[in-house]
This record gives sequence, C-alpha cells and structure tokens, in this order.
Amino acid sequence: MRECRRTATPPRIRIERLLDDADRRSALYDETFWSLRERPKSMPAVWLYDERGSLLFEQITRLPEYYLTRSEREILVGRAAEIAARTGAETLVELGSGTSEKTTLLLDALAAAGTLERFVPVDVSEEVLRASAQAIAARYERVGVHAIVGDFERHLAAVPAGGRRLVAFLGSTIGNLQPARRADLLAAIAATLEPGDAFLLGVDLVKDRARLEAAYHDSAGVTETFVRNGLVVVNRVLRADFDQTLLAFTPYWDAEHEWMDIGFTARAAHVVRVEELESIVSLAAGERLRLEVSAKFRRDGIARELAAVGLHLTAWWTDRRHDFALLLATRSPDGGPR
Ligand code: AVJ
Repeated sequence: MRECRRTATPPRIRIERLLDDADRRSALYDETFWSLRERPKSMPAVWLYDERGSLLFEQITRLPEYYLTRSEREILVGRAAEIAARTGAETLVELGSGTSEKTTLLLDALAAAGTLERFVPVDVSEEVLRASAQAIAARYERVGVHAIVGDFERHLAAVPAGGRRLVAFLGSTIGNLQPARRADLLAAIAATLEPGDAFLLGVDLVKDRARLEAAYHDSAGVTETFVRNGLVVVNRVLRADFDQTLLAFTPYWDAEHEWMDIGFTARAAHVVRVEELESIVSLAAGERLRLEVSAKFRRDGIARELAAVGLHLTAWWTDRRHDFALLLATRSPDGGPR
C-alpha cells in the first residue's frame, strides 16, 4: 500500500495505488492481442475511453436518443433518500467511479441521513480519482475519501472493511461485460459484501430494437465519432493502421444475446497491421470488428444472476418509462439491512 503525500492532498484523502500505468498497459495489450483472435474479432472497450473518448461519452449522455443517463438520474433523484434509509450506509464504495455526478445524489442523501463517513471510489485512472477525491472532500467536510486506483475486476479485496457499506455500480457499465466475466464480477462483489452491506446496481433494460439501436447510432453522429475514436487511439498507441474508410459503423441489437453489438463491418477485404502487438489482422468483406457490447437486462434474468452468487434482490426501481432499473441486493437471505 502506498499513501500519497503530495502537499496538495488533504489528510482526509488517501489514494491507494494497486495498479500502475505499466500494469494497465500490459494487461490491455494482452487482452487486445487475444480479442483480435476471437470470433467475431473484437477489441477491449477500454480503448474508447481516452481523454477525447471520455469527453465524447459525456456528449453522448446528453443526446436525445441516449436515454440511459437521464433515466438513471431520474430514479436516483426519486429514490436516493430511500436508498440511504434502507442501507444506513456509512461508507459508499463506487466501482468505476469516473467523475460521476450521480454519486453526489447518493452522497447527499447519505449525508442528510447522517450516516455518511467515508467515500471509496475505485477506478483505473488515478487522475480521475484525484480530481473526484478533492471535489468530494471539499463538498463533504466530515467525510474521508479512500480512493483505490485499481481494476474492479481484480482489486475488490482492497475495499476497506468495517461499518455498513453500500457498493454502487451505476450507469449499466456492467453491460460491457459478457456473461462469464459478469458472473465473475458479481461473485467478487458478493464475496466483498458482509451482512448489513448492500449492493446498488444500475442496469439498462431490454426494450424495442428501434430505441436501442437509435441510442447507439444517434442522428448527430456522436456515437459513431466516439467509437471511431477507439480506432484512432489504437492506431496511435499500438501503431496500427486501421483505415476508417474501409470500416462502416454498424451497431446492432443482438436479440439472441440481448446486447447491443457496437462496432464496424469491413466494406472490403483488407489487412490491418498492429505493430506493437506484432500482429496482422485480416478482415474479409462484410466481416465484423466489435469494439463494445452493451448488454440489456430483465428483472428475472438479473435476479437469477445475483442469486447464482448468493445475492438477493431487495429492491427494484425503474424510471417512469421502465427503460432503466436500479436495484438493491444483499447477501443475507431475508430482506437485508434493517
Ligand atoms: C458507459 C458502458 C454504459 O454501454 O451505454 C455509449 C457506453 N457506448 N454509447 C453504454 C456507450 C456507446 C455506455 N456505458
């Protein structure tokens, strides 16, 4: 464990680094190498979230077609006080916290309920964590921040124990994981939870194809720019030569897997070099290159996935249109927190 001792870091902030840039890079390169050999050929969605990608995603959240962020906020606005009352949480743990403004809704409610003592954001980006830790510590004078620079798929054991904890995983980010990895993550979350702790999960719901496809293929073209930026990043960082003109942006709803498959279709057969991975990727005409999946959920399905790892659904809230859901789950079989 390393504590940060920069002069600018107030004593209520502690930043624990479990991951450095070199670890992050080698894990990502390795994953990219292997996913380019899958069927369909894929690349990890992490490539979408460089600085420009994160700004573009912010823009996506304001698009008329992209309902997810607004729907989740609507639920949080309506239910934050109830979440605070039900969980009585002293610690809010947020996975993949980013810069999330939605966190503030939860923290405000926990502070108003008088239970909040500590905020534990977990994110791979130290920069993002440092900024949000400062902001949160400034806003809540009596709250300690214990930020963890880590990968929530690998470093959950580092989440500090003690007190009632609410572990939040918002934005339907869980939908980026395919079922096997999702099950592993849920199992790790379940293993972290102690009786009295709760898990708050945001999931986007299955709905009609047209609305789903529009959410990922907006008329202003922001999503296309966002996904194409992933290729720009890979070209720069991995010294690849993906040719944007040979790849059509073709996101589609995969009704069998119930996920949005977000990626490209090769307009013609061609070969791409990825120097840094010492790889050559050949794409046939019409072949798919996937950059991200965004799984959508149903209440029964996610309840079953939770039950499979010993978690029990204790609350389920949706927005007025039933587009998105927030759920609470606990480890204890009978109703969870007092
Ligand atoms: C940030 C992963 C929740 O899946 O909706 C938005 C990412 N990709 N448009 C999603 C995304 C294209 C987003 N998540």
